[in-house]
Amino acid sequence: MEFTFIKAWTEDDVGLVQMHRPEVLNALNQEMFEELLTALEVFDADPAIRCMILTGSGRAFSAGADIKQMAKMGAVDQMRSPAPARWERMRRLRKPVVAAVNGFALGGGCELVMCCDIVVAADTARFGQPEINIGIIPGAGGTQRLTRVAGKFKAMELILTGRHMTAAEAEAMGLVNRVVAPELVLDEARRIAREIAAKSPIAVRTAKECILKALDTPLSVGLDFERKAFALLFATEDKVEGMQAFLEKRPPKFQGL
Ligand code: CO8
Repeated sequence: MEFTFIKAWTEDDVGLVQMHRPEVLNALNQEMFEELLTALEVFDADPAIRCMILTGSGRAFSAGADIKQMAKMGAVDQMRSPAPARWERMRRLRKPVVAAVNGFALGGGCELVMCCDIVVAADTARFGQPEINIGIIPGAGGTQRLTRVAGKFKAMELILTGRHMTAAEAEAMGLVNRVVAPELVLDEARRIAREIAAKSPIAVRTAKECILKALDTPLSVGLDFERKAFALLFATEDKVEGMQAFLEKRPPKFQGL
């Protein structure tokens, strides 16, 4: 795939997308956001790909929406903007996305991280929702997702002060799975992605769907949803293979069927 603002490539059954506007800390202009979604959707639709990695380049994962682009926009431009539909496309990716956060993840960059499913961060990475400093608020899920991850009081503090937090603080609050040295971020993301890629892709996709459902349903509805999804997996060949392999004391070979 050929792009201007991102790089995308595959490594066996893992698809990688790297935001590549390092001179502006990978600020999310509309064009880069469209490109990264296109690449992720191509991977999502490709049966040969089982997990994706999203990362940045240079000093940042992404320093958020492109302020140069936003400075020219009024409310009507925002209401007519394709951005909300793009965030919705991000939310609808069915395969897991591992975020490899190599540097700043601020504003829309932090919101992008929170759309991912597993987060590996460099110990030098910085997270935050600094929109308040430029007279706005998070507009791509920050007030909602950060509150669900961190709780009311941490979300209030981070969003109302706009301060940056370290990777260690983000890990302690549950926003990050693992903190590693900067040079190991991508390798650790690869290791996790490959581990997931070896599982039954249908079971992985179903588990992701159920976990995300937990965030926007009452428990009883989520439990019903999970029960039906669980039963449905008993119709797959991967279920037969997984259990047979266990009984025969050999590693399973999942086909995604
Ligand atoms: N937009 C545009 N350009 C940016 C952005 C940005 N968000 N962040 C950094 N840059 C540019 C700088 O202007 C600078 O360019 P130049 O060299 O031409 O002056 C270059 O990147 C390097 O940045 P700095 O010189 O500022 O580097 P520092 O190390 O001094 O500081 C910081 C790094 C702290 C990350 C600083 O750049 C900063 O505060 N950036 C802005 C962070 C921010 O406020 N992000 C939130 C933006 S609002 C938002 O994300 C709302 C999301 C809503 C939905 C999104 C829809 C797509």
